Amino acid sequence: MAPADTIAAVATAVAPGQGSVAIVRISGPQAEAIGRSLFAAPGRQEWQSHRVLYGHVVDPASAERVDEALLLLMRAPRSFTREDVVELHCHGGLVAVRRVLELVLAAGARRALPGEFSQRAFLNGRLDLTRAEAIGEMVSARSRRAAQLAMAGIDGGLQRRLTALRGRLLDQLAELEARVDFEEDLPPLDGAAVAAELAAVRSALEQLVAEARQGELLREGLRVAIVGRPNVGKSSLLNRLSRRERAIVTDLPGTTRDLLESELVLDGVPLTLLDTAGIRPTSDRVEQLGIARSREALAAADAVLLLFDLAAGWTADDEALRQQAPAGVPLLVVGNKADAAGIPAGLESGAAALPPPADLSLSALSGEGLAALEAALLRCCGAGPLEGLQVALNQRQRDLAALAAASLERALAAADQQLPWDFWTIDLRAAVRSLGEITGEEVSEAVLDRVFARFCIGK
Ligand SMILES: Nc1nc2c(ncn2[C@@H]2O[C@H](COP(=O)(O)OP(=O)(O)OP(=O)(O)O)[C@@H](O)[C@H]2O)c(=O)[nH]1
Ligand SMILES: [Mg+2]
Repeated sequence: MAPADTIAAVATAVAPGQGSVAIVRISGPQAEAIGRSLFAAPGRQEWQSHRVLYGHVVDPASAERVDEALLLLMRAPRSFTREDVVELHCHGGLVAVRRVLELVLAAGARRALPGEFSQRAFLNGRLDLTRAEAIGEMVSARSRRAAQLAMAGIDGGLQRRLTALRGRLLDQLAELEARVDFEEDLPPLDGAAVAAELAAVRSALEQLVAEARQGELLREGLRVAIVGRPNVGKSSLLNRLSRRERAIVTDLPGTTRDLLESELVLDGVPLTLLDTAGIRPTSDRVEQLGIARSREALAAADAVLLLFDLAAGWTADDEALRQQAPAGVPLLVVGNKADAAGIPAGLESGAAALPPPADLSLSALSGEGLAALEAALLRCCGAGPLEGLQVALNQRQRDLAALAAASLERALAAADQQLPWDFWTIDLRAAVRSLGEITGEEVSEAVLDRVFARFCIGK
């Protein structure tokens, strides 16, 4: 690896008029020298590692004071990147902190790429790839549960599990490879025991792959489209679920003309609700455009909530919409206006008063049946038993775990057919490699670049 240069970035969110503190982070061999060239610390403050200095960032060209700041020096290897790190804690906002960064860059640092600090931490052995990814996930967590999951990853929960599984495979691989080379000199190998161990690891991996969906829900959240005929109460329901008057509600069909998003967290799962224009044939040009967007939202949603009016009953138009719901996407059919129809709210499918395709009844007006709807929504999206979830693979990790499980499947087929040991080892080695790619023990630079490019700058 080439010797590292010195990188710098604003590590905090940059927004005008916001954030009381902004941090410029510098990492690399020149970090301290750059800090010293720009920072004037009055009195007899000493440049000691892990001590905070008080002073001013000064433009060396003009001697102008740019900002009042604190400087934190963390010398290698006791820093996040294991390199020399200097952090300048400036006043928040936009202008001064940008100038501070410009001065740091002018003094010889290079602008950091997204995730480059974390990438250095990884390359310098400070953390494995699953921990590094968990840091990125912590930053983008939108709910408490997602943050807890990220924290478990930062603590190494995932790394320990995967390393243990990989270790078990490596043990078997060593035995097998020894037999390939020195069969005569070694005690006979119990093929059935090896196969049993491979099968056990495979099912542990399959379990992780199956649980990944829940983790994905927590991290990414779900886009739930509320669709239905005009006037059935879609906007009223959006307002109810988001606990605020987000959308305009009137008794005129065709009120909503455009997609409207509302973000909420349901039982720890972040959701983006989409209120859509009621779908009906119309000659109104604006409404037509809105309806086209409704259809796009319907096609792209992770889950669809089809709302109909219980007072009007289940109509042919409702049925036509149900037919248009994309296949394979969870669909919840909800009867609204239970109060006006004289039907109890909170009924579940099968109840005599509910028209057959309906999953439940509700009154968006009174809020009755809302809790049942929320529970049903989480259930139908597969966000069921989240409590027990300790760790969860992200998409990249899940694909690799699935790949490893498939390799083990092939190794087990070789075992089944009692093929010679070297037929087992090919696929076993592939499985070990896939798991190593998750933790970063065996990973190409291109993959690393892709992983860290998803991080924000300054992380
Ligand atoms: N009685 C009763 N009226 C409701 C209920 N939910 C909504 N409404 C009324 O139904 C009318 C239409 O509500 P909206 O939420 O605007 O309906 P929408 O589906 O968004 O309509 P479009 O935007 O036109 O597609 C309003 O007058 C609401 O007050 C309910 O549960 N019970
Ligand atoms: Mg509406």
